[in-house]
Amino acid sequence: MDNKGPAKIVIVFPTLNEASAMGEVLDRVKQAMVGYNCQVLVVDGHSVDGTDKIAADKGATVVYQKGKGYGNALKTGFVYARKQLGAKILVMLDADMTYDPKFIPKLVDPIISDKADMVVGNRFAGMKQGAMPFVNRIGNRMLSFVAKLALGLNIFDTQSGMRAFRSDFLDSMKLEAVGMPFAMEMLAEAHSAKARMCEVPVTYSARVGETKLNPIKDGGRILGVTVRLMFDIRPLLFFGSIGTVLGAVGLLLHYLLMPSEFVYIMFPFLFMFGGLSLSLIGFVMYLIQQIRTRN
Ligand SMILES: Nc1nc2c(ncn2[C@@H]2O[C@H](COP(=O)(O)OP(=O)(O)OP(=O)(O)O)[C@@H](O)[C@H]2O)c(=O)[nH]1
Ligand SMILES: [Mg+2]
Repeated sequence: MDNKGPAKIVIVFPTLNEASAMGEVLDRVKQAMVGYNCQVLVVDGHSVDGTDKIAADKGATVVYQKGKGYGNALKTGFVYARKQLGAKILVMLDADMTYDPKFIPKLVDPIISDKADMVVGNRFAGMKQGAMPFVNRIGNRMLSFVAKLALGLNIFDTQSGMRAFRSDFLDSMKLEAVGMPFAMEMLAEAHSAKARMCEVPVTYSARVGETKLNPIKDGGRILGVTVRLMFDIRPLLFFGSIGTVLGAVGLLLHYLLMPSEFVYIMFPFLFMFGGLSLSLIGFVMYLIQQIRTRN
Protein backbone atom coordinates (compact mmCIF):
# COMPACT_ATOMS: atom_id res chain seq x y z
CA MET A 1 0.00 0.00 0.00
CA ASP A 2 2.93 2.40 0.10
CA ASN A 3 5.52 4.33 -1.84
CA LYS A 4 4.30 3.93 -5.41
CA GLY A 5 2.54 7.28 -5.80
CA PRO A 6 4.25 10.60 -5.23
CA ALA A 7 2.17 12.49 -2.66
CA LYS A 8 1.71 11.05 0.81
CA ILE A 9 -1.98 10.46 1.43
CA VAL A 10 -3.38 9.94 4.91
CA ILE A 11 -6.92 8.61 5.19
CA VAL A 12 -8.50 9.78 8.43
CA PHE A 13 -11.36 7.87 10.04
CA PRO A 14 -13.14 9.37 13.03
CA THR A 15 -14.52 6.39 14.95
CA LEU A 16 -16.88 5.93 17.84
CA ASN A 17 -18.00 2.36 18.39
CA GLU A 18 -17.79 1.15 14.79
CA ALA A 19 -16.48 -2.37 15.50
CA SER A 20 -19.07 -4.00 13.23
CA ALA A 21 -17.80 -2.14 10.15
CA MET A 22 -14.20 -1.14 10.88
CA GLY A 23 -12.45 -4.31 9.68
CA GLU A 24 -14.30 -4.51 6.37
CA VAL A 25 -13.83 -0.79 5.71
CA LEU A 26 -10.07 -1.08 6.20
CA ASP A 27 -9.89 -4.15 3.92
CA ARG A 28 -11.65 -2.12 1.24
CA VAL A 29 -9.23 0.78 1.69
CA LYS A 30 -6.32 -1.60 1.17
CA GLN A 31 -7.83 -2.92 -2.07
CA ALA A 32 -8.69 0.55 -3.35
CA MET A 33 -5.34 2.19 -2.64
CA VAL A 34 -2.92 -0.21 -4.33
CA GLY A 35 -0.25 1.95 -5.99
CA TYR A 36 -0.75 5.00 -3.78
CA ASN A 37 1.59 6.24 -1.07
CA CYS A 38 -0.97 5.99 1.65
CA GLN A 39 -1.49 5.47 5.36
CA VAL A 40 -4.63 5.03 7.44
CA LEU A 41 -5.17 7.02 10.62
CA VAL A 42 -8.01 6.18 12.97
CA VAL A 43 -8.98 8.86 15.49
CA ASP A 44 -10.95 7.03 18.09
CA GLY A 45 -13.29 8.65 20.60
CA HIS A 46 -12.54 5.99 23.24
CA SER A 47 -14.81 3.32 21.76
CA VAL A 48 -15.88 0.60 24.15
CA ASP A 49 -16.50 -2.07 21.51
CA GLY A 50 -12.91 -2.74 20.45
CA THR A 51 -12.94 -0.56 17.28
CA ASP A 52 -9.42 0.67 18.08
CA LYS A 53 -8.04 -2.86 18.43
CA ILE A 54 -9.56 -3.97 15.13
CA ALA A 55 -8.09 -0.92 13.41
CA ALA A 56 -4.63 -1.49 14.88
CA ASP A 57 -4.72 -5.19 13.94
CA LYS A 58 -5.48 -4.18 10.35
CA GLY A 59 -2.38 -2.00 10.31
CA ALA A 60 -3.93 1.43 10.90
CA THR A 61 -2.27 4.03 13.09
CA VAL A 62 -4.61 4.69 16.01
CA VAL A 63 -4.75 7.86 18.09
CA TYR A 64 -7.32 8.88 20.69
CA GLN A 65 -9.00 12.23 20.67
CA LYS A 66 -8.64 14.35 23.79
CA GLY A 67 -11.94 16.17 23.45
CA LYS A 68 -15.31 14.96 22.24
CA GLY A 69 -17.17 15.11 18.95
CA TYR A 70 -16.85 14.42 15.24
CA GLY A 71 -15.18 17.74 14.42
CA ASN A 72 -12.74 17.48 17.29
CA ALA A 73 -11.73 13.98 16.12
CA LEU A 74 -11.19 15.10 12.53
CA LYS A 75 -9.18 18.15 13.52
CA THR A 76 -7.00 15.99 15.79
CA GLY A 77 -6.50 13.59 12.88
CA PHE A 78 -5.68 16.28 10.31
CA VAL A 79 -3.08 17.93 12.52
CA TYR A 80 -1.51 14.60 13.48
CA ALA A 81 -1.48 13.38 9.87
CA ARG A 82 0.23 16.49 8.64
CA LYS A 83 2.70 17.06 11.47
CA GLN A 84 3.54 13.48 12.50
CA LEU A 85 2.88 11.51 9.32
CA GLY A 86 3.86 14.09 6.70
CA ALA A 87 0.55 13.99 4.82
CA LYS A 88 0.33 16.07 1.66
CA ILE A 89 -3.23 14.99 0.92
CA LEU A 90 -5.85 14.30 3.57
CA VAL A 91 -8.88 12.12 3.04
CA MET A 92 -11.77 11.75 5.47
CA LEU A 93 -14.65 9.32 5.56
CA ASP A 94 -16.86 7.46 8.01
CA ALA A 95 -16.02 4.02 9.34
CA ASP A 96 -19.61 2.79 9.04
CA MET A 97 -19.73 1.33 5.48
CA THR A 98 -21.87 4.20 4.18
CA TYR A 99 -19.11 5.48 1.87
CA ASP A 100 -17.23 3.00 -0.28
CA PRO A 101 -13.43 3.36 -0.09
CA LYS A 102 -13.21 2.32 -3.74
CA PHE A 103 -14.06 5.96 -4.58
CA ILE A 104 -11.06 7.39 -2.70
CA PRO A 105 -8.90 7.46 -5.88
CA LYS A 106 -11.63 9.54 -7.60
CA LEU A 107 -11.27 12.08 -4.80
CA VAL A 108 -7.49 12.23 -4.61
CA ASP A 109 -6.65 12.06 -8.33
CA PRO A 110 -7.82 15.63 -9.15
CA ILE A 111 -5.61 16.84 -6.27
CA ILE A 112 -2.60 14.82 -7.37
CA SER A 113 -2.95 16.20 -10.90
CA ASP A 114 -3.34 19.73 -9.43
CA LYS A 115 -6.82 20.27 -10.83
CA ALA A 116 -8.42 20.83 -7.41
CA ASP A 117 -7.51 21.62 -3.81
CA MET A 118 -10.57 20.03 -2.22
CA VAL A 119 -12.81 17.30 -3.61
CA VAL A 120 -16.15 16.36 -2.06
CA GLY A 121 -17.97 13.08 -2.65
CA ASN A 122 -21.56 13.76 -3.72
CA ARG A 123 -23.74 11.11 -2.10
CA PHE A 124 -26.88 12.16 -3.92
CA ALA A 125 -25.35 10.85 -7.15
CA GLY A 126 -25.33 7.31 -5.80
CA MET A 127 -27.85 7.20 -2.97
CA LYS A 128 -28.80 3.59 -2.18
CA GLN A 129 -32.29 2.74 -1.00
CA GLY A 130 -32.72 3.16 2.76
CA ALA A 131 -29.32 4.85 3.15
CA MET A 132 -30.66 8.21 4.26
CA PRO A 133 -33.90 8.78 6.19
CA PHE A 134 -36.37 11.25 4.62
CA VAL A 135 -35.83 13.85 7.38
CA ASN A 136 -32.07 13.79 6.83
CA ARG A 137 -32.55 14.08 3.09
CA ILE A 138 -34.72 17.19 3.44
CA GLY A 139 -32.37 18.62 6.07
CA ASN A 140 -29.38 18.07 3.80
CA ARG A 141 -31.03 19.81 0.87
CA MET A 142 -32.05 22.74 3.07
CA LEU A 143 -28.59 23.15 4.57
CA SER A 144 -26.92 23.13 1.15
CA PHE A 145 -29.43 25.72 -0.09
CA VAL A 146 -28.74 27.97 2.91
CA ALA A 147 -24.99 27.49 2.43
CA LYS A 148 -25.30 28.64 -1.17
CA LEU A 149 -27.24 31.76 -0.22
CA ALA A 150 -25.33 32.63 2.94
CA LEU A 151 -21.81 31.53 2.09
CA GLY A 152 -21.81 31.38 -1.70
CA LEU A 153 -20.94 27.68 -1.57
CA ASN A 154 -21.54 25.93 -4.85
CA ILE A 155 -21.48 22.46 -3.35
CA PHE A 156 -24.49 20.21 -3.85
CA ASP A 157 -23.76 17.87 -0.93
CA THR A 158 -22.36 20.12 1.80
CA GLN A 159 -22.84 17.51 4.53
CA SER A 160 -20.92 14.76 2.80
CA GLY A 161 -18.36 13.22 5.14
CA MET A 162 -16.20 11.88 2.31
CA ARG A 163 -13.65 14.42 1.13
CA ALA A 164 -10.04 14.91 0.14
CA PHE A 165 -7.97 18.07 0.31
CA ARG A 166 -4.45 19.43 0.19
CA SER A 167 -3.08 19.41 3.71
CA ASP A 168 -1.42 22.82 3.41
CA PHE A 169 -4.92 24.35 3.36
CA LEU A 170 -5.01 23.62 7.08
CA ASP A 171 -2.91 26.76 7.51
CA SER A 172 -5.67 28.95 6.11
CA MET A 173 -8.73 27.23 7.58
CA LYS A 174 -10.04 28.30 10.98
CA LEU A 175 -11.55 25.05 12.24
CA GLU A 176 -13.33 25.43 15.56
CA ALA A 177 -16.55 23.39 15.40
CA VAL A 178 -16.25 20.32 17.61
CA GLY A 179 -19.31 18.41 16.44
CA MET A 180 -21.13 17.72 13.18
CA PRO A 181 -21.06 21.39 12.00
CA PHE A 182 -17.36 20.83 11.33
CA ALA A 183 -18.25 19.61 7.82
CA MET A 184 -19.87 22.94 6.92
CA GLU A 185 -17.14 24.98 8.59
CA MET A 186 -14.47 23.16 6.61
CA LEU A 187 -16.15 23.97 3.29
CA ALA A 188 -16.78 27.59 4.20
CA GLU A 189 -13.18 28.09 5.33
CA ALA A 190 -11.76 26.38 2.25
CA HIS A 191 -13.99 28.51 0.01
CA SER A 192 -12.89 31.63 1.83
CA ALA A 193 -9.25 30.56 1.38
CA LYS A 194 -9.95 30.37 -2.39
CA ALA A 195 -9.52 26.62 -2.60
CA ARG A 196 -10.47 25.12 -5.98
CA MET A 197 -13.34 22.87 -5.03
CA CYS A 198 -15.23 20.23 -6.97
CA GLU A 199 -17.55 17.29 -6.40
CA VAL A 200 -17.34 13.74 -7.67
CA PRO A 201 -20.11 11.15 -7.49
CA VAL A 202 -19.88 8.53 -4.74
CA THR A 203 -22.32 5.97 -3.42
CA TYR A 204 -24.03 6.16 -0.04
CA SER A 205 -25.29 2.97 1.59
CA ALA A 206 -27.21 2.16 4.75
CA ARG A 207 -24.89 2.35 7.70
CA VAL A 208 -23.70 -0.64 9.77
CA GLY A 209 -23.93 0.03 13.53
CA GLU A 210 -25.59 2.89 15.35
CA THR A 211 -25.74 6.46 14.09
CA LYS A 212 -24.25 9.25 16.19
CA LEU A 213 -26.18 11.91 14.29
CA ASN A 214 -29.23 13.56 15.82
CA PRO A 215 -30.92 15.09 12.75
CA ILE A 216 -32.89 17.79 14.59
CA LYS A 217 -30.28 18.79 17.16
CA ASP A 218 -27.31 18.55 14.81
CA GLY A 219 -29.28 20.13 11.94
CA GLY A 220 -30.03 23.13 14.18
CA ARG A 221 -26.40 23.39 15.24
CA ILE A 222 -25.21 23.26 11.62
CA LEU A 223 -27.64 26.06 10.76
CA GLY A 224 -26.36 28.11 13.71
CA VAL A 225 -22.74 27.63 12.66
CA THR A 226 -23.67 28.60 9.08
CA VAL A 227 -25.02 31.92 10.35
CA ARG A 228 -21.88 32.45 12.45
CA LEU A 229 -19.74 31.68 9.38
CA MET A 230 -21.74 34.17 7.33
CA PHE A 231 -21.03 36.82 9.99
CA ASP A 232 -17.30 35.93 9.89
CA ILE A 233 -16.79 35.42 6.19
CA ARG A 234 -19.43 37.57 4.47
CA PRO A 235 -20.12 40.46 6.90
CA LEU A 236 -21.45 42.70 4.15
CA LEU A 237 -24.09 40.17 3.16
CA PHE A 238 -24.86 39.34 6.82
CA PHE A 239 -25.42 42.91 8.00
CA GLY A 240 -26.61 44.10 4.61
CA SER A 241 -29.49 41.63 4.49
CA ILE A 242 -30.64 42.39 8.07
CA GLY A 243 -30.26 46.11 7.28
CA THR A 244 -32.26 45.80 4.07
CA VAL A 245 -35.09 43.98 5.86
CA LEU A 246 -35.19 46.63 8.60
CA GLY A 247 -35.10 49.41 6.00
CA ALA A 248 -37.93 47.81 4.02
CA VAL A 249 -40.02 47.44 7.20
CA GLY A 250 -39.38 51.13 7.92
CA LEU A 251 -40.50 52.15 4.44
CA LEU A 252 -43.59 49.97 4.68
CA LEU A 253 -44.52 51.45 8.06
CA HIS A 254 -44.02 54.95 6.71
CA TYR A 255 -46.37 54.16 3.85
CA LEU A 256 -48.96 52.44 6.05
CA LEU A 257 -49.00 54.98 8.88
CA MET A 258 -49.00 58.03 6.56
CA PRO A 259 -47.30 60.00 9.34
CA SER A 260 -48.99 63.10 10.56
CA GLU A 261 -47.82 63.15 14.19
CA PHE A 262 -44.18 63.20 15.29
CA VAL A 263 -44.26 59.74 16.88
CA TYR A 264 -45.44 58.20 13.59
CA ILE A 265 -42.64 59.88 11.69
CA MET A 266 -40.07 58.69 14.24
CA PHE A 267 -41.12 55.06 14.29
CA PRO A 268 -40.49 54.15 10.60
CA PHE A 269 -37.47 56.45 10.60
CA LEU A 270 -35.86 54.45 13.43
CA PHE A 271 -36.20 51.25 11.40
CA MET A 272 -34.67 52.84 8.33
CA PHE A 273 -31.88 54.40 10.37
CA GLY A 274 -31.17 51.05 12.08
CA GLY A 275 -31.13 49.29 8.71
CA LEU A 276 -28.74 51.82 7.22
CA SER A 277 -26.44 51.67 10.26
CA LEU A 278 -26.26 47.88 10.14
CA SER A 279 -25.47 47.96 6.41
CA LEU A 280 -22.70 50.47 7.11
CA ILE A 281 -21.27 48.26 9.88
CA GLY A 282 -21.27 45.39 7.36
CA PHE A 283 -19.51 47.57 4.81
CA VAL A 284 -16.81 48.65 7.28
CA MET A 285 -16.26 45.01 8.36
CA TYR A 286 -16.00 44.06 4.70
CA LEU A 287 -13.36 46.74 4.12
CA ILE A 288 -11.36 45.62 7.16
CA GLN A 289 -11.55 42.04 5.89
CA GLN A 290 -10.29 43.11 2.44
CA ILE A 291 -7.36 45.01 3.96
CA ARG A 292 -6.45 42.03 6.18
CA THR A 293 -6.58 39.64 3.21
CA ARG A 294 -4.36 41.93 1.17
CA ASN A 295 -1.79 42.05 3.99
N1 LIG B 1 -13.78 9.92 17.33
C1 LIG B 1 -15.07 10.21 17.19
N2 LIG B 1 -15.74 9.77 16.12
C2 LIG B 1 -17.06 10.09 16.02
C3 LIG B 1 -17.73 10.88 16.97
N3 LIG B 1 -19.02 11.03 16.55
C4 LIG B 1 -19.13 10.35 15.40
N4 LIG B 1 -17.95 9.78 15.07
C5 LIG B 1 -17.62 8.99 13.88
O1 LIG B 1 -17.79 9.88 12.80
C6 LIG B 1 -18.38 9.22 11.71
C7 LIG B 1 -19.69 9.94 11.38
O2 LIG B 1 -20.67 9.66 12.36
P1 LIG B 1 -22.07 9.03 11.93
O3 LIG B 1 -22.77 8.48 13.10
O4 LIG B 1 -21.79 8.07 10.82
O5 LIG B 1 -22.86 10.30 11.39
P2 LIG B 1 -23.51 10.49 9.97
O6 LIG B 1 -22.61 9.95 8.92
O7 LIG B 1 -23.87 11.93 9.87
O8 LIG B 1 -24.85 9.65 10.04
P3 LIG B 1 -25.20 8.24 9.33
O9 LIG B 1 -25.90 8.61 8.03
O10 LIG B 1 -26.08 7.55 10.30
O11 LIG B 1 -23.94 7.49 9.08
C8 LIG B 1 -18.49 7.76 12.10
O12 LIG B 1 -17.36 7.04 11.66
C9 LIG B 1 -18.53 7.83 13.63
O13 LIG B 1 -18.04 6.67 14.25
C10 LIG B 1 -16.98 11.34 18.10
O14 LIG B 1 -17.47 12.02 18.99
N5 LIG B 1 -15.66 10.97 18.15
MG1 LIG C 1 -21.91 7.97 8.77
